Amino acid sequence: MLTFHNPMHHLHAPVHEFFRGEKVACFETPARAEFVLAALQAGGHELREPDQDAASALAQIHSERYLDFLRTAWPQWIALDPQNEQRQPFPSVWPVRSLRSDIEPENFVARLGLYSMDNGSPLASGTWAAARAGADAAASAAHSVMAGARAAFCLSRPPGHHAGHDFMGGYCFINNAAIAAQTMRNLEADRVAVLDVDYHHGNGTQSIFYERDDVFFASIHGDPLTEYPFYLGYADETGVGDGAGYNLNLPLPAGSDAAAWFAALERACKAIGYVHADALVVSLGLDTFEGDPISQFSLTAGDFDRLGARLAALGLPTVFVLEGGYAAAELGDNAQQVLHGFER
Ligand code: Q9C
Ligand code: ZN
Repeated sequence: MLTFHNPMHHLHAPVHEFFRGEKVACFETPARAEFVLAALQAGGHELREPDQDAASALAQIHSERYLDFLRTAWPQWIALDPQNEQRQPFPSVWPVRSLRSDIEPENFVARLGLYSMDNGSPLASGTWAAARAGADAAASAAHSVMAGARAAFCLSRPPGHHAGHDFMGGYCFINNAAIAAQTMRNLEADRVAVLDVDYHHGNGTQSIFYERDDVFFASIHGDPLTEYPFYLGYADETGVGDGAGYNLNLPLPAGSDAAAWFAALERACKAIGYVHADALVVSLGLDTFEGDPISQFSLTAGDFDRLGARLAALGLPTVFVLEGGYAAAELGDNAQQVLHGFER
């Protein structure tokens, strides 16, 4: 499959994150993309660097002040103390409920909290460069499909589906799937369906399109009662205003088996048919894999092939966007299984 890979991804390389109160090595690593790139190279897929600028879609999807913050965050962090070059900034305070989020405090860590949903998305020196190039990769995949390619794969990291209009979270900074969907809309697709198969609910993508009927969002994920992102992803979230009826959440209990997962996939695929989508973006999280270290579904390599085949049967121009998946050594094979299933 035609694949646009992000040549800057390695510039985003934070060292640690917090897990159960402990500092642990990051799960979302450069090695993830390298494993996928190597597998696709060996599999004979056509690999290209981004050839489109995502600037216009970027301004439609994210707020100007959030993008300004992301672009300048690292220099601001270093300006506080040159020693910060060796440290990762983490938010420590958030504007919940009765607090104000309409103003930007001057304090850097307070602004980091304003623009973050969690303390699990460490910034590094090259985060902006990597994430911004990822947006170009997503726009490039969308362009190629709108120009007639049957499908394209955006092989990028950091992932994107937890990032909202004006916030980062869940290892995500720029919402690549939203960039792809918006790019397809801008290129005259009347309605785009975004199907999110990552283990975690794609709260960022849902919230970006929640009031729109031109982008249908469907997601299969671990039940947020027990799984990240906890505060969104429930079945009663069906869209509002123009978007009423254009959001479908299919939460499954942690530990659900492949039979339950494919039953949910069938419902999502039926819904994509009902809304008359003319293009598809797949938020391809592979953390539904049985060997994933932070997730609790149990899909196998064979199941990923089956997923690809089912998506191909929708018959829509399709952009795949890599999201999560933390069994890094198996990530290349698992990604390739989906693409093979699709192309079979
Ligand atoms: N420190 C994606 O899959 N917290 N993001 C996990 C381990 C958040 C996952 C706890 C998981 C976010 C794109
Ligand atoms: Zn995930």
